[in-house]
Amino acid sequence: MQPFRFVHAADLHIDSPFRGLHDVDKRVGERLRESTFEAFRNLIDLCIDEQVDFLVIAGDIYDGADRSVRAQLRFRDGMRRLSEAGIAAYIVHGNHDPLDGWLSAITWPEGVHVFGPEPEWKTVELNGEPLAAIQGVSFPTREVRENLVARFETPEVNSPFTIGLLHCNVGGNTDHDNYAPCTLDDLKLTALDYWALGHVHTRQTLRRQNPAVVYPGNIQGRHPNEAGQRGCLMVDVSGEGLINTRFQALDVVRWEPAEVDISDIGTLDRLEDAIQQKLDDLGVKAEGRDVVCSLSLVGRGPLHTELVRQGAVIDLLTELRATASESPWVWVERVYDRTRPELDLDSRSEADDFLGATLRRVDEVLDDQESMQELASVVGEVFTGRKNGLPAPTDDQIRAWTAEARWQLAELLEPEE
Ligand SMILES: [Mn+2]
Repeated sequence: MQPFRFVHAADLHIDSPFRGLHDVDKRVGERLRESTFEAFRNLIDLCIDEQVDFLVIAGDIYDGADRSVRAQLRFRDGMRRLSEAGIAAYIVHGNHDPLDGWLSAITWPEGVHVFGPEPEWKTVELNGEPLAAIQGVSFPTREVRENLVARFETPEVNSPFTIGLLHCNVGGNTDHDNYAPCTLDDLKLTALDYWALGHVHTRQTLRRQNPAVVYPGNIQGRHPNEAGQRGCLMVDVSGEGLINTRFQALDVVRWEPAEVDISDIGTLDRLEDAIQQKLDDLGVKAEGRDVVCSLSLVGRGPLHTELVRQGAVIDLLTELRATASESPWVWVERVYDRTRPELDLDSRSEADDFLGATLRRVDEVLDDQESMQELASVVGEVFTGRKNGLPAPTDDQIRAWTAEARWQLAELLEPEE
């Protein structure tokens, strides 16, 4: 077979609104509003620069079923550029942009194929010979509860390589709506070579070969839980049919968490310096992209007393935002104060007073298996109870909460001056 190269992208969410941040900072809000458009442009540039043979997009091209006209026109423009470069595109729709959503009458340029609600095969050819065959299916409506993999057919077509293009939730990923649920086994049982999936926004290779099962993740992070690099996969298929995938970043604004430890910091101005240093590092790491940072202050130290004062964290946040530079900027979205007072719990637990006795009692519980089991059953009930039906917390979780409760007790019983 002929070796070839294609790009696998998904979850473009073009024209995501980023509503909350617009109210906070107009400049940041506008930049974010443009970010999904720019990441999409980067995707098209990449396909053209690398002269790939074709592009597959596994759903959620638009953010809303009522796709904005602007998003549709910009998407069409991208498809046009691809078409002019002689690169074909194969597209399915997902739960964010199902077929029954509002759609302008758009004429797709030559070489663009949008799959409908029934699976069908399309063959990609190069120099008059089949390169690969692609089967895809689009979400007819938002809430697809059916396992769509069952509808994919064994290839009848004479093709050396086959690709399944689908928006779905493999293995009941609870971070995402359980639309088009299926299992990894369902996908393994098909006679396809590569499952180009969409829906899960964090990049994941569920299987490398026979078949490869891959989520490329979304192309632009949209909130703190979509931190780090975002992009697509460049897939090379060798003459022997071996698959090699390479991640390519496409995002233009990056979401990053950061932590600053107050343990060795004595004054507020030194804290500000330490934070600034951390933000500079994030800027360097983002290689020219803008960064939205969620900052956590952690550790134990004298500054805790200052930080818990009313309005202190807000003041700090305002100050940090005021010093933000021109693009590329690092903008602090939120400051979480997770600091602790400078209490030495070990020596404190030796004291002959109420707090000392309380801390010793907690230590006894932590050391005693029977007490821990009792605690686990009481706490576990909150999770596994009839209304919640969640899995019981692990022993490690319970130990961590107990340690946390020990700190909270210490703070309550020994308020600082
Ligand atoms: Mn999505």
